[in-house]
Amino acid sequence: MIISLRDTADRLMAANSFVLTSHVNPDGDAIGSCLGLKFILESLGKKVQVLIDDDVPKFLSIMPGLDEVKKPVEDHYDADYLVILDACLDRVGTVPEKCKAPVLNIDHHGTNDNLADYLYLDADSAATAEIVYRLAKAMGIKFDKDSATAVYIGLATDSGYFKYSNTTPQTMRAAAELLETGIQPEKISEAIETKDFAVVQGLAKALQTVELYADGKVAGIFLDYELTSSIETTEGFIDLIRVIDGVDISVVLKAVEPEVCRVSMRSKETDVSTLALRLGGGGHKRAAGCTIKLPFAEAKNCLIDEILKAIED
Ligand SMILES: [Mn+2]
Repeated sequence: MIISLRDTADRLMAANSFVLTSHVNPDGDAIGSCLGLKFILESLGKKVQVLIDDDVPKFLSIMPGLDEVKKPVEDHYDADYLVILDACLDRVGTVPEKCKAPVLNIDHHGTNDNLADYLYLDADSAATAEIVYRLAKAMGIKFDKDSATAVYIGLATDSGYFKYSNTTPQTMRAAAELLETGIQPEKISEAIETKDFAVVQGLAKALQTVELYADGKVAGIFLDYELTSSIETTEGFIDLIRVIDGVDISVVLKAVEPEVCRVSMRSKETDVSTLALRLGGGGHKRAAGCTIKLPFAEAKNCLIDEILKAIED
């Protein structure tokens, strides 16, 4: 059932205990919106657990309260609501099996399947963290440094530090107010963008795989299982090929298992969310992803076929 922001805020204020979760392969918005909402609800005296069915990436180590993000190791978790942020039900691993509470879903992905008991969806928000910011306002909560940092990281990472097309005046106003708490944006971006030497060496290897398609409108990094295994993270790699002159769609495909490939896509014009949906994934018009359960070479061909079809449309 689709609900309003006001209804979402009222439900959060009326309940007492929450399990918050987000998608596997968590990013800055997934963790930032969970921890931001956790701090906000705790300031109202509520009981909040954050469960993520995956490892939290190292680049988010500056996030306050990170040691309170747990994996769902127990069989059963009690709460008044299971709040799913920045994802729909099928992307959060085993958490819904272990927490049978009514599902309150807060998301900004236009491809959300609307299967939750309650859904607040705003596809015009740059980040789910931007919705968390508005929920805090609706609940009359003031930000402190911890909640501001968590929400700011969600905003900044999902908007490419306020440079993608999802950045709106509302996004900038939210960021401005968060900075009033005294958090330092340069410290946050330095911490998030710092890479181990080994990762930069991995980047060098990844950039050697760059290929162009469709008269240079498509650029891709393609990492087979062996290469993927030798690179700790590919976070941020896609940004380095989307700058190539003439490129509309940029992709990173990596074989995370011998027959499982993970794909991230960015675009300047083509709607990559419908393209990702066709491949069983989802996302936004300008940033989307999917998982293709095929060996590397077949997954690569399948992806390129779909991209070329989308470019022609
Ligand atoms: Mn997001």
